[in-house]
Amino acid sequence: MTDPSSTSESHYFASNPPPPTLPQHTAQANAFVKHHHTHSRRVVLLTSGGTTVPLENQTVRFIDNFSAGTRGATSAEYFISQGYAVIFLHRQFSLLPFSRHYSHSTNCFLDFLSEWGRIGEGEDGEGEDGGEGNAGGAATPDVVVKAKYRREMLSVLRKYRKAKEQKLLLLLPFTTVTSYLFTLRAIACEMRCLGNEALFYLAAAVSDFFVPPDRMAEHKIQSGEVPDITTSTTAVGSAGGGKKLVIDLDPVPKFLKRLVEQWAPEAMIVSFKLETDPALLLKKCNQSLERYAHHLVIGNILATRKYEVLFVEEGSAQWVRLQTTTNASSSGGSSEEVEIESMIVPEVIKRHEKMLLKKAAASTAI
Ligand code: 9Z3
Repeated sequence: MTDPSSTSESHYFASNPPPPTLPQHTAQANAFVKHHHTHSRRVVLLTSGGTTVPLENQTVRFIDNFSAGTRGATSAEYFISQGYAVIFLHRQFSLLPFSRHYSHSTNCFLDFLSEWGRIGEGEDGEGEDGGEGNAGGAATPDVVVKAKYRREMLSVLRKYRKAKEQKLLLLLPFTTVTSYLFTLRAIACEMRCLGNEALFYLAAAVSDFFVPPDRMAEHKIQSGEVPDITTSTTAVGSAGGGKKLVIDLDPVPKFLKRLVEQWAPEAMIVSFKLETDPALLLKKCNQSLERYAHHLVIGNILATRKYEVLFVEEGSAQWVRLQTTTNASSSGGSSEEVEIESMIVPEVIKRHEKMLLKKAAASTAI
């Protein structure tokens, strides 16, 4: 009998246009995977940020999924520090590993800098050059990092350089849920050659609904015009005399099971589950575990996601928590703050290693 999820998957990929970037991203992933495979390095495909659901082909309006990309960008750094090569499939313009320390933050990146040689400015009470500059002023002043930020920036810079030199990070962007799914499938297939050395860490916030192409408006939906009856996303009259936008979305087929069964059958799959109601979290995580046969589901609540997560595996559920909620910020803070990803990633790696040992033992026993 045909598996209905397989039929809806085939229909989805046949009826939605692939992103124009797909061939290029697939080739990049192919070269990256080959390179690290020959160096016997483990590879993690890490997804990050929210997907969009466009309402028009020439998109002016779209529905978005919540995610700044903090979980993904932060986790990527910890995977790299543990020797993994990272394919970072992320929402375009969301946070990126390393640069996240200085982008999207409350400080503009220019606030981290000063002119070398100028005295008396800067918030740290020192000369902008930290007291080491040329008081006379150079003819053409240099731009330097303010003294109070130097230590932390040097540490980030060194990790970033090492990642670049060893080619440990591949950045691949997506925007829509469709481009996310096409790219995820293509990369997963490229990673098959890695067998169980491959890890999937699915932290992106993926929409469950979308507008199918046959019901998608081509142009910007006009509030003042009589709607085309064949479009699902239409403006209709409201009691107030204005127009209401009525949006009719189809469910996105459940791909996560396909990932395990067909796209990357030997890899370890870790997915995140986001809820807002704490009473539902464990139940929903268990449901995901059962429905998608992933190895680990990490549950988190929107409001507390930066300081506690729930690890759910077959037969067990365990909280991973930061010591205090005052350590909760994982962006824009000082290097002293503990990030929960520094606890999540080693726990995930521990499980990946256990799985590798188990498979190695099973194959030698044969
Ligand atoms: C997560 O649950 C992530 O941890 C967050 C991270 C999106 C909460 P931020 O980027 O937030 O640090 O601001 N990701 C998975 C969300 C999701 O859509 N999961 C699906 C679901 O819950 C399953 S793949 O149904």
